[in-house]
Amino acid sequence: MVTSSTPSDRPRRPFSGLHRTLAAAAVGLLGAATALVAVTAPADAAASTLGAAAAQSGRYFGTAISANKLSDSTYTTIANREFNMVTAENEMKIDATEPQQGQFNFTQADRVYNWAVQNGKQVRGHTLAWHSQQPGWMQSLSGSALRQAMINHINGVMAHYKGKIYQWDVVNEAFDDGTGGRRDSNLQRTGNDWIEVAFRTARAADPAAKLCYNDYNIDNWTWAKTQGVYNMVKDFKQRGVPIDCVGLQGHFNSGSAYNPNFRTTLQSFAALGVDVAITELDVEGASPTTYANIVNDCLAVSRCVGITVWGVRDSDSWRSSQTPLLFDGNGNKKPAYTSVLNALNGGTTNPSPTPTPTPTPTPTPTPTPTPTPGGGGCSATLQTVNSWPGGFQTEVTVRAGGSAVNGWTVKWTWPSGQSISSLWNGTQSVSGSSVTVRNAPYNGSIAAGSSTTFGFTGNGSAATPTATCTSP
Ligand code: G2I
Repeated sequence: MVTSSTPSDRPRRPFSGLHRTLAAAAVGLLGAATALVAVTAPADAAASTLGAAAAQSGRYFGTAISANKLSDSTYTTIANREFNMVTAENEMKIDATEPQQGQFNFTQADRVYNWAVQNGKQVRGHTLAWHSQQPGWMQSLSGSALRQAMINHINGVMAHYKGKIYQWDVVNEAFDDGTGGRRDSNLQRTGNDWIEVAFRTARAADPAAKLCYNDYNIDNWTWAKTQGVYNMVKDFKQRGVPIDCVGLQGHFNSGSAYNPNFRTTLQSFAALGVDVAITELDVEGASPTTYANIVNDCLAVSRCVGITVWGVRDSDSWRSSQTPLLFDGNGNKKPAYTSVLNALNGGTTNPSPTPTPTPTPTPTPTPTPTPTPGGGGCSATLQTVNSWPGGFQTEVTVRAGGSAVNGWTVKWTWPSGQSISSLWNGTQSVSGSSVTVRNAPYNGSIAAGSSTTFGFTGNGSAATPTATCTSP
């Protein structure tokens, strides 16, 4: 299911399509003859595993997996039964995948990846650019040599898993805990643009993967670090830096306690036009109430695509003494497990969670929009910012004329069979070689003389056709 995904058939939410298929099959099988049963049975029987329960609302429920535990049958039995998304706990990190500069090693990473896909699970990639768990050779690099090494690393790892990863944590933990500014690191010292370079490199390397920024202590909306990351994502969206998702690790403990404003945080990031995911959840003491609150927060936000817990049993946790997970050391379900399952089963269904562009069958003939001369209206210009064999990345600048614009529509026609594989900061509809892109909910208003951008990766050879821009 995962390995055969291509950029065009990959569902935006991993389990919404599956859920609809199952539901349709159930309807077909049961038919009208079982109407009596339907009266006595609940309309939606509760699912009995975390993954199946999350799939009811088009979400996933995942766990971190360690390659060295795959020979433990208690571990693999629980992991296989309960979870439908996998993150390699350490095996896809920089020190594991490029132990010597330029020599990639995917032995351990592939053990986790293969176990996941052979058992029908999807995979989150973790992580490509991080100040921690760098191999020795990278720790001693700086400046442009380090910047180039980071780019090479992203390209090397993403090429190995091209088309096979649902989300990549492209950059991990780049913000400082106290100030809301950037964390000092050898990567940060290569220049403040290192994060956006990582994302642009990642988009070009695997246009099918969702690209995430991932961090801890960004759960509490009032914390400076949360605001720092929020402002970076907002800036990236405004400038067309390709980012698709924010991973909130969700390591909750006494020093970093769960706060109900977590839901505001998820909603606020989502409102910027990115998916959100809880990527490394654990809760000191595993309070069932706190776990349920966290699940309900995710269910309340349509763009919260799924939850990953950071390990299977308490004994597998990096913080095992805090007993923060859903299974005890013997593999028994803890009260927190039941409370998570119940919350997922009570969750609202969420059949069409993201503002997927509506493929409008364009009514013909469409009169060519006349560009407004003089003061009003808008203009649009395409610029190729990256290209590679068979693909390219384009940035489109949309500029308001002499008066402010409130909503814009940009159109062009591809000259020679090009197509868009992934578009950000706008919504597209395509009819043959004609492309129409409208503003996203958050970038329709442009002040007089100002501009905004959207961007996309395309298939084919790079082209910059003339575009028209209209505003209502
Ligand atoms: O620290 C918890 C997590 C915070 N967010 C990013 C995650 O990638 C991070 O995961 C942890 C792993 O759970 C640990 O297992 O990252 C740690 C390293 O930063 C991992 O610990 C390392 C130990 O430090 C090494 O000594 C050990 O060789 O695990 C390695 C493999 O077992």
